[in-house]
Amino acid sequence: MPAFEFWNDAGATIHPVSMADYLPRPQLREVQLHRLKVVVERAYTHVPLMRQRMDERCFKPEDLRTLADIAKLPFTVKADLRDTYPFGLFASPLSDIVRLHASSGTTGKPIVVAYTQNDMEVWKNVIMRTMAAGGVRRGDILQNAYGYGLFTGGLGVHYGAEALGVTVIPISGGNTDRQLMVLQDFGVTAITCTPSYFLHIADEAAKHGIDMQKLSLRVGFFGAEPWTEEMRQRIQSLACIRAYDIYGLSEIIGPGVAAECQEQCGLHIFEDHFYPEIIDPDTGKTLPDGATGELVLTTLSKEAMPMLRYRTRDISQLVAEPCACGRTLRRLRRISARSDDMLIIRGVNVYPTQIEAALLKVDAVLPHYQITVTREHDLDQMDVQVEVLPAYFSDEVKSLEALRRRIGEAIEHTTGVRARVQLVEPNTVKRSEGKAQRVRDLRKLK
Ligand code: DLL
Repeated sequence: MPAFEFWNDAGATIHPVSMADYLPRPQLREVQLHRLKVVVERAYTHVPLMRQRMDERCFKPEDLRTLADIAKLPFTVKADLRDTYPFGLFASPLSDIVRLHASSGTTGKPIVVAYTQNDMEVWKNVIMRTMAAGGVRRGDILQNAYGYGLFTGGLGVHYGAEALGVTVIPISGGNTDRQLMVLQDFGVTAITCTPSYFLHIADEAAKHGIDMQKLSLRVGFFGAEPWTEEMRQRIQSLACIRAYDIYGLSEIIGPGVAAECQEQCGLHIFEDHFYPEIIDPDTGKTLPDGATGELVLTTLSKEAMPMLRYRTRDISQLVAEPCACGRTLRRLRRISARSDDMLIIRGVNVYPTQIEAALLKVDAVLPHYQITVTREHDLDQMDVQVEVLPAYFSDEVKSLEALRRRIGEAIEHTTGVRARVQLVEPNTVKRSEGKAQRVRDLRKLK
C-alpha cells in the first residue's frame, strides 16, 4: 500500500482505520462510483419500491456511469419507511440481518432499520474514525451515556469504541447520580451523550459540589440534536474539555455519518460510505458546495437497507476547502436546524438554534431554555423561558428587568421576531436525558 495512506501531511502517523480519511479525492471518487453502482443494483434487484421508482423514471442501474448521474435517481423520504413498515425496504433476507434498531417517530409507528454483519463492520469503522479524529485511543475510558436499546446512539458508539481498544462503560442515559459517581471514580477521559444531557450532568455536579474541571474528563462527542457554537464554548469552559460534534441518523446508519476533527471546523463526512448532496428543498435541485440547503445522503456500502438519496430534512452546507487536519473528506457545516423544526412566527421563519445562539451571547444566561409558541387573538406569540444566574434574583428588580430587555433585544436582533422573555431561576426548565424538547408549539393542538 502506498506510503501516503499511513501518514498525514504533517507527517503524523495515521491510525490504520483512518486511512480512508486521507485518500486523494480522485481515488475516493473511484471508490464512491464503484460502490454506488453496486448499491443501486442491489436496491433495484431486492427492494420493490426502489425498483418501481427507478422504472417510473425509465432508469436502469446500468445508466449510472458517473457520480453526477446520481441526480437521476429518485429520492427516498421518511414516509417511505413508514409506508413499508416494518421490513419493506430490506435488501437482505432476515437470516442475514444481525441487528434491528428503531427510531420513534413523533406520530404512530416507529421506523425500523437493519444491519447485516458487514453493515456492523462499516458502523464500527466510522465510529473508530470518529473517536480517532477527536484524539481518543486505546487507554482512554469512555462513559457512553447515549441511550442503549432501540435508539442507535448507545450500541452504535459502543462497538466502534470497543473496536478501537477504548475501555467502554455502557452506562446508557439517565440515573445522573450514578453518572457522576462513575465520572469521578473510574477515571473517565471521554464521554458521549447529547449536549443537553451533558449540561444536566454538569448541573448536578455543581449541586453536589463536584468540580467538573478537576475530573480526568478530556473530551466529549456530542450529537443527536442540534446545538450551537455558543453551546460548545459553554460546555468546553464549564468542564475544561474539548467538545466535538457527531452527526448521524438511523435511516443511514446511526451515529457516525460525519464527525469533527480536532480543528472543530465542520464535520468530516465519511464519504467512502455515505455520499452527500445538498439540495434546494423546494425544487429538489442539487446545489453546489457552499450553498445552504437540505442534506441528502446515499449509503454506498449498506447491505441490509440501502438508502438512495435519502432526504434528511437537516439543513447544512458542504465545505470542499481542504481542512487543516489533512483529511480529504469534505465537511458538513454544523447542522443548523431541521426543516421540520422551523417555526413560522407571524410569517417569519425562526429556528430554535437561532434563539439558542442569541441567548448564549448574554453572559448571565444559563444554557437551559424552552420556547413556547401560542396563538393569541389570531396572532402568533413566542415565549422564551430562560434560566439566569442566581445572583440576578437577589439583586434589585431593576437589573433583572434590564437583563430581560437585553435578552429580548438579542432574540429580536437574531430572529427578527419579538419574544416575551421570562427569566427563571436555575433548575426550573425541564432537563432531558436524551434529545432535548426545546420547543412547545401549542398552536398545533388547536
Ligand atoms: O440521533 C443518531 C445519533 C446518535 C447521532 C448519537 C449522533 C449521536 P436519530 O434518532 O435517527 O439518530 O435522529 C437523527 O437527529 O436527522 C438530526 O436531525 C438530528 N441530529 C443527529 N446528530 C445531530 C447533530 C440519531 N450532531 C436526527 N447536530 C438527524 C444536529 C443532529 N442534529
